[in-house]
Amino acid sequence: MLTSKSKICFLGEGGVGKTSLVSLLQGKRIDKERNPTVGLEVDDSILNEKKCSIWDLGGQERFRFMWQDFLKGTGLAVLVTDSTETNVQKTKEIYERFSRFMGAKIIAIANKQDLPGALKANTVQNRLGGIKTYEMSAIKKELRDRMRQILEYEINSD
Ligand SMILES: Nc1nc2c(ncn2[C@@H]2O[C@H](COP(=O)(O)OP(=O)(O)OP(=O)(O)O)[C@@H](O)[C@H]2O)c(=O)[nH]1
Ligand SMILES: [Mg+2]
Repeated sequence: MLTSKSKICFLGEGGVGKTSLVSLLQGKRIDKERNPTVGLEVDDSILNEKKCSIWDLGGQERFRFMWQDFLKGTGLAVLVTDSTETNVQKTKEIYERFSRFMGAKIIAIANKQDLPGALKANTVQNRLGGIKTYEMSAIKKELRDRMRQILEYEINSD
């Protein structure tokens, strides 16, 4: 049986790199093509030697009516943004709309750090009203361990 702590939900705008981050974590090939998630993808992963269920939510507006249901029982919500001013603003709106369904433990990932002009984690964190924010670049295979460490640390801490 999975406990609610073992359900991790990735959510955020379309195209910010949620599926790419999950692929990085899982050691799967990362699609260079834009391949939007339709609805939802769920995958198992072993974190802290425990089975976790990773929920990767399709970010396009047309799928968001389902998010409230998808988020039920989430142990850790991972709000993904790309690291541009415009996207962070949209991400903040997502947070305001869905935070009450996201559970007690919420972190943010400022993805696409490899792109020029990427906002730093502390800037993104301030813009998002203080949600703990980590920098990431899903296309960099060498960051796989870092991605794992972030999740393992966060599912352990209260
Ligand atoms: N430069 C760069 N591109 C990235 C990064 N992460 C993802 N991408 C690219 O961004 C595009 C969208 O990535 P996805 O992982 O499909 O985005 P998503 O958030 O799952 O999108 P939806 O499923 O529509 O919600 C793809 O072309 C990826 O290759 C990154 O860290 N840096
Ligand atoms: Mg996706």
